Amino acid sequence: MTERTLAILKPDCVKKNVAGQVIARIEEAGFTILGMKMIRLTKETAGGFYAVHRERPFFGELVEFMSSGKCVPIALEKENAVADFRKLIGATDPKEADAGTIRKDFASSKGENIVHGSDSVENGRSEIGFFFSERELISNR
Ligand code: 3AN
Repeated sequence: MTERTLAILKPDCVKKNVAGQVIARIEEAGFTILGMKMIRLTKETAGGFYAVHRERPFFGELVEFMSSGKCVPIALEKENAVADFRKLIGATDPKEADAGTIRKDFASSKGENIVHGSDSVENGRSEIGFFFSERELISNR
């Protein structure tokens, strides 16, 4: 089934100047980019995006990091997009990520792990809606 998922190139990705390389891997893996922008999140918007993690001990650190520099949210479409994108990026902790995954090759820690990927179709839909209006999502190439 064709699905949509949200990727975010996190501030560490933009700061390391590897956004282009990460986007190339996403394209090579067959994802269609429906929408893409570069933004700087405030602490409030970062906290809103990660509201499900509010009670987690790393929430403060996560919000600080996600608002520490520019991010690139990317709305993606592909067959089986959610699971395939999670596979492409690898485990949350780059030390546990499989060889050849984006996090294994570019990430430095569990917190600063280069890229976000939605964990379900439903969350993908709401996360895309967090960053993009319907008219910013263009499905023809
Ligand atoms: P994933 O991004 O792989 O779905 P989650 O949902 O467990 O991982 O965590 C959400 C985000 O919170 C991660 N992208 C990561 O940056 C951050 N995070 C997770 N665990 C930690 C941790 N122990 N310390 C700092 N940040 C963390």
